[in-house]
Amino acid sequence: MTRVHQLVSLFSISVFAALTTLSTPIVQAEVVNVDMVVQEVDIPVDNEGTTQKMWTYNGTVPGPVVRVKQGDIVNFTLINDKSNKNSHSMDFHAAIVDVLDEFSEIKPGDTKKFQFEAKYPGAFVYHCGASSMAEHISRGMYGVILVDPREGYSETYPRPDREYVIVQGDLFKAGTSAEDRKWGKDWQGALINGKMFHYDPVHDENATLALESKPGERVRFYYVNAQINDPVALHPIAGIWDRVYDNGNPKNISYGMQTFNIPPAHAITVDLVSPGDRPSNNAIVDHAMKRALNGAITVLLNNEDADPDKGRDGNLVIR
Ligand SMILES: [Cu+2]
Repeated sequence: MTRVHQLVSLFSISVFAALTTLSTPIVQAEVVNVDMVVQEVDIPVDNEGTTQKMWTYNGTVPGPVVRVKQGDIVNFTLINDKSNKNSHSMDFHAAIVDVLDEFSEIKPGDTKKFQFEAKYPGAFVYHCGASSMAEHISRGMYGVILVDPREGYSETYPRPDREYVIVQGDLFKAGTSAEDRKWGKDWQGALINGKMFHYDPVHDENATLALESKPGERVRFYYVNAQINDPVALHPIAGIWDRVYDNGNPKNISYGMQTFNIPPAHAITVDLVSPGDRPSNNAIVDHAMKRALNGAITVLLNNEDADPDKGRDGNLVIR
């Protein structure tokens, strides 16, 4: 079973209806069922295999990528596994609802359902909002929902050759209290899709993965800042962001950017185009040294031998 299929199988996606007999094309709203189970589990947080008790959606940090189209109805079910010790919740930044209703927390053994329409296109964080949020988020309860624009691709929002999701979070020393996490005490490093230096064999001898593309390809990153206090200064070393779509919205374009700020609980979409006439490499970094040198460096290899599956066909999170 491929990674893509595993990802897809996490959801039961059903398509009910939709319009339409209108003559205008591609106006189809779907109801997308998304189920997540909160699991408090010991999982590796670095390439060496060091484990820590993390709180997760579906057992991974980050949680599963949810991808819908603008206008879709997300029919969400949250299950707080009865073996857990804490109450949990779900806060989708793509939703316009009631914080005291839809986003309220549930006890272990309970289930909660709510619906929302994905009205705005973009890359949106989701996270647990249970108290203390500092602890629930920094233990790994976050992920991304991508809302693809209703209009699809265009001249100003071209179809990418590859696309990757990167979610940057915090790692605290095992056992750090909620209060200390809030103040940033005993901060240990930055997690990239759940592990320090996840895709950086240059700085971590235990790293076995890197992101890949062919020379000249347009590589799109959905970059999420799930850190509880710190911004991300996102820079592609040896490159320039061809385009930055703030919040991932195709209408919010900046061109030729070197470093783009991502505040906590925000996400952006960035395109990188490597030279087409030679192999090259980029290091995608949070240019703040505290975080870069403690985990937040991702290597992108651009060469003709690039793995054809990476960043293609929904294979967005490399593990
Ligand atoms: Cu939680």
